[in-house]
Amino acid sequence: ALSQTSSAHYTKFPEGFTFGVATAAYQIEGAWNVSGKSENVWDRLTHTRPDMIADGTNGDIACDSYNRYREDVEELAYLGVDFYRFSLSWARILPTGQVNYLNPDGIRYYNDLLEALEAKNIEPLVTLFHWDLPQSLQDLGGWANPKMIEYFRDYADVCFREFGDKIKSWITFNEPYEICEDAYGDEKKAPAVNSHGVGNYLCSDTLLKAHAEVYHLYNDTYRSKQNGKVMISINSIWYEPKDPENAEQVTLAEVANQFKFGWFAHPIFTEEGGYPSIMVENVARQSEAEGYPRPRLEQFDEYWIQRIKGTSDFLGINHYTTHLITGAGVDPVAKSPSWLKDIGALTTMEVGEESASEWLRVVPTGFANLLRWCKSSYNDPPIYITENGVSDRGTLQDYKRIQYFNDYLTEILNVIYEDGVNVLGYTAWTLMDNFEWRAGFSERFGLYYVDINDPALPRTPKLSAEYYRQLTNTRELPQDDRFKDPAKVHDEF
Ligand code: PNW
Repeated sequence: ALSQTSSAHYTKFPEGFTFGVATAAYQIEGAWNVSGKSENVWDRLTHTRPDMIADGTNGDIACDSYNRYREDVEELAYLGVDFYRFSLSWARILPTGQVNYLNPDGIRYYNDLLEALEAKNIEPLVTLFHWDLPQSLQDLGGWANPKMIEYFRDYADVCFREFGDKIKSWITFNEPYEICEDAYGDEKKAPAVNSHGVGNYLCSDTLLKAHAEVYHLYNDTYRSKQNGKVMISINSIWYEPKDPENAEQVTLAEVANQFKFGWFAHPIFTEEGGYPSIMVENVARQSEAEGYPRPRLEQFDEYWIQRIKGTSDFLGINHYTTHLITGAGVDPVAKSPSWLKDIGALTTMEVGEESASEWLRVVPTGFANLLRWCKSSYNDPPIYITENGVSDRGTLQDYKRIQYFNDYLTEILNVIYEDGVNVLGYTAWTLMDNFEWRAGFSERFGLYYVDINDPALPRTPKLSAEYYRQLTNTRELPQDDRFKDPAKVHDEF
């Protein structure tokens, strides 16, 4: 069976390793219809289908960071982070979705935030797209529409031009898997298109091309003046064989990792480029058996293979959890056709400790295995961990979160020192409890507790905030007893 933590050998982070925390615009800003911002797909979903949000909440106000960003920056300074990862709201900057009109108030808001960060010496790491597409572009098909390649490039051009003097680190897309599979292939995220097995692959085609165009735009037009970096953040649920001795499970775990992480990493980070061959083959075989006239996933042509290859200065990894592969087959809940059916493997979440999120189990060793796999699969890329964290129901004495950070950070140290994996920085998800998408405020990932029943939305540091502050101060894993659960009995998740 899988052992879930490695024994700790190392506590000190290498010289130059950086620490940050992350948020996303829709999850914290609020002010959904203020000062010219237009409706986006999350406004639309939460307003028309509140039944699809666990606690019926929405991001209309969220943490009100549109008005309270100065408090956010104070908290960041208290935590002592090197950088703050946040995202820009496309609908706030470009209310029509297009560049015919720049909303001055949207530009002002981000300039104010950037100035406040600069005053505290906190580097911005900025995501262009964290899921909140202007509804007007969704009405045209969103990421299933190839026109989005141009629209995204236009939007990025505005952002580079307006903010590029202050922002030196950019992320094009947050978690393309969640965008394409959860939002287009399913209804787990807005706009909940649920075009399983078809829309998900149309989305990836557009998204990867749009990413590449924005990278080239920066490279060709801005890099020499602005001297920044551009990357993409890919999420992995890491898959492992339930029984490491079982050859079929081992093979299928690799297939699943290629479908999940490789779907977006292989086209950008391999020498060969294009989608992973196992994925192209599986989908082609399934499509034929299902009577489709052509494969639902089309491999890129040679032009696009070359155009997409190498378009990320770092590999950004968002990582939370590991699931297990138990054998070949099609999950009885898998839709037909679908990404899940295309994989052809059965999975289980019966591993590690539970969290407040159904999909999230605590499996630190899986993180180390993912990082080693990335080193060998993608030619030893420089890596930033752009999200990592765990949910609970909201307690100030969050020993389980501290344990999670400690154990996952320990695995990072192990792979840096034992395997030479080139991890350069770490980002905790998230600064403060915020609108956790379809879970609303029922699952909390924050270092700060946010009381959403108080109109002042007070933020209170959890014990994990003190832990993180000590970490950024000392560059070492905190060993103090005050961070260890005195009772050894944890709060209920
Ligand atoms: C990420 N998974 O989403 C997002 O980038 C954040 O906006 C979000 O709040 C955070 O993680 C916590 O959920 C994920 O199933 C959604 O592995 C699903 C998974 C991972 C990350």
